[in-house]
Formats: sequence, structure tokens, C-alpha cells
Amino acid sequence: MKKRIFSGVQPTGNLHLGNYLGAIKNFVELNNDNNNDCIFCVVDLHAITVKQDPKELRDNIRETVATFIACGINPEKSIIFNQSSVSAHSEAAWLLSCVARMGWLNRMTQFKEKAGKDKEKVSVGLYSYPILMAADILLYEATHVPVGEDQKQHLELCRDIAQKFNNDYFAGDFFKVPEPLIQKEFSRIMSLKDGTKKMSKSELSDLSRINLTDDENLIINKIKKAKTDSLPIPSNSKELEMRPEAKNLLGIYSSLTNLSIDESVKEFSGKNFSQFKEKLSQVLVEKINPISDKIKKLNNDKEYLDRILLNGQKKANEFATNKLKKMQEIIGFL
Ligand code: ATP
Ligand code: LTN
Repeated sequence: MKKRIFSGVQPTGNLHLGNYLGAIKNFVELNNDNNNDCIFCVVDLHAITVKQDPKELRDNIRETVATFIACGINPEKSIIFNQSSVSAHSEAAWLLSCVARMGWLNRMTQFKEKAGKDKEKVSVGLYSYPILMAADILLYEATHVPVGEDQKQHLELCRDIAQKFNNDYFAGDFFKVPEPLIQKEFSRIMSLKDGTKKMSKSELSDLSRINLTDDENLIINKIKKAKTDSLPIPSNSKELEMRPEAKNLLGIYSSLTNLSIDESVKEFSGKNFSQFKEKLSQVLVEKINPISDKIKKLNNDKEYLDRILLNGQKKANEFATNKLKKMQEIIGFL
């Protein structure tokens, strides 16, 4: 049996190293395995849970497609489409919002973090966003969902929604209960300015992240300025536990070079951070530069990017509309 892979990325600005190492790198490997059918969605409906400028949103949707391709996803092999072009997502999200429980959503830590102190003023969409994510996944009968660590709780909610729908409507295994695919190590890349915070597009300071469109000088400069502590690199990885910035930078190096954290620590043990940072910058430039060049080139070819989305939309729409129809029948609509 082939695995059906589904994942989504928000078109909310430059994709960064956290998106790459936590998710997109994994998408590429899954895309290359002939035992998988992969669907990668640009989740523009999720993006508007916070205010977006329409022109920037359009540019970002295309740039996300360009980034997928620049990183190595093959549009001939995997379906790439944007969420808003398949209206079944919004419809299924409503149906599933009548299955999901308030108590479940109230436990979502990402909402608490994103809403901060101002819970009264954020959009209702930001709150119900995990239900839309469940709709995305369940409409395609995805068996596996590759994501970064931060999405684990949303996937558990998706599994709960699928099971409750199946039980409430005596629908057997109508909804497949999907498995998360989260990398065991380095599944949460942290900010370069604060090793306790996730690297994020929404962080104000650009120095906190490496964007996949950054050029060589920018990368070298950001790594130079990345926060560290005053101690040298330790002799074993356990000693990194209380040193979040050191742990993060060595984690990034390990992930990029496919080394274990222990192997990286051994390589640099006793050295100071300036020596390590030089090597880290070099590895980063080698990885990011070709991606960055390709994104910039593809960004100039809107027609190509739009063609990929249209192709993907046709395939995704057929699948999702069928599943939605069956949902409606099960619920009791005429
Ligand atoms: P951001 O916080 O950067 O705005 P996001 O998590 O809100 O990003 P997406 O851009 O849709 O939203 O994330 C795409 C994928 O990248 C998801 O699977 C997510 O888990 C993963 N991801 C995002 N940030 C990181 C990170 N810092 N480390 C590892 N994975 C990450
Ligand atoms: N919520 C996710 C993006 C997302 C997604 C999905 C991921 C939307 N729908 C379906 C996997 C499967 C995020 O913010 N990173």
C-alpha cells in the first residue's frame, strides 16, 4: 500500500531555516520515495487568520511554490496547490467544527502563544485554525503528515476529530486517522537571538532567522551576530542542556551535515564559538545559496508557478470534492 502524504505551509513571508530543516527537507525525501503519493498545500486560508496585505499575499503564495521547487520537490510527481482554490477545505472545516469540542481547542498552546495577552482582539479564525488543518488532512485520506514539532498538538486534535466523526456517525473508518511524521532530532529550530524561542517568520528581528532567500554575506553576518554564551564548546552533548543557544547552533550544524549531535560536539569540543561559527556559516552558505538562487529565478516566472498551482488544483479538487460529498451524505444532508 502506498502512503499518502499531506502537509501545508503558510504563505506568510520568507520561509526560513526552521521551515526547511523541520519540514521541507523531509517533504523532499518523501517526494523522492516512489512508495508515497505526496500532496503539498500552500495554506493561504490559514495565512489570513492574521491580517495580510493582498498584494503581498499573492506574492507569498507564488514564492512558497518557488521555494518548494527550489528545495527539490518535483511538481510532476507531487501535487502542489493552494488551499483557497479548493473550496471543499472551507466547507469541510465548518462540518468538522461541529464535531470538535471547545475543550479540545482551549488546550491548544499555539493559540495561547499567538494570541498572547490580547485574546479578545485576535480573529476567531486563529482560534479555530486547527479545525481547518484537520479538514486539509482528512479530505485527502492522508496516512502520514510531515511537520515540525510545533504542530504535534494540532495533529493529535486532527486524530481526535477523525475518530469522533467516525464514532458519532457510525461511519467505520471513513476518516483515516493520520500519523504524524516528526523528525526525532532537530525538529524545532530556535531563534538565533533567543535559544528558548522558535525560529519564526513572525519574529520582528530578521537577525533571528536565516531566510532561504538570504545571500552569502547576510548568512555570514547573521551567524556572526547569533547569540552564544562565553563558555567553549563542551566535550559531551549533555552539557548543552542548560545552554539553549549553543545547543541550537550545534543542532543546526548537525542537521545540515547529517551528523548526530554527539559527533558535532566531538568535532568542535574545546574550541571557541568563533571557530565553530566560521564552519557553520560555510555549511549554511553551501546549502542555502543554490536554493536562494533558484527561488529568485523562479519568482520571475509567474506563469510557470501559476501553471503548477492550476495543475495541482485540478487534481486536488477532484479528490476533495468527492470526499466532501460523502461527508455530507453521512451527516444527513439531502
Ligand atoms: P512561523 O512560526 O515561522 O510563522 P509557522 O509554524 O507558523 O511558521 P508554517 O510556515 O506553515 O507556519 O510552517 C511550515 C512547517 O515548518 C510546519 O511543518 C512547521 O511545523 C515547520 N516549522 C516552522 N517553524 C519551525 C521551526 N522553528 N523549527 C522546526 N520546524 C518549524
Ligand atoms: N498549521 C500548519 C500548516 C498547516 C498544515 C496543514 C500542516 C495547515 N494545514 C495540514 C500539515 C497538514 C502550520 O502552521 N505550520
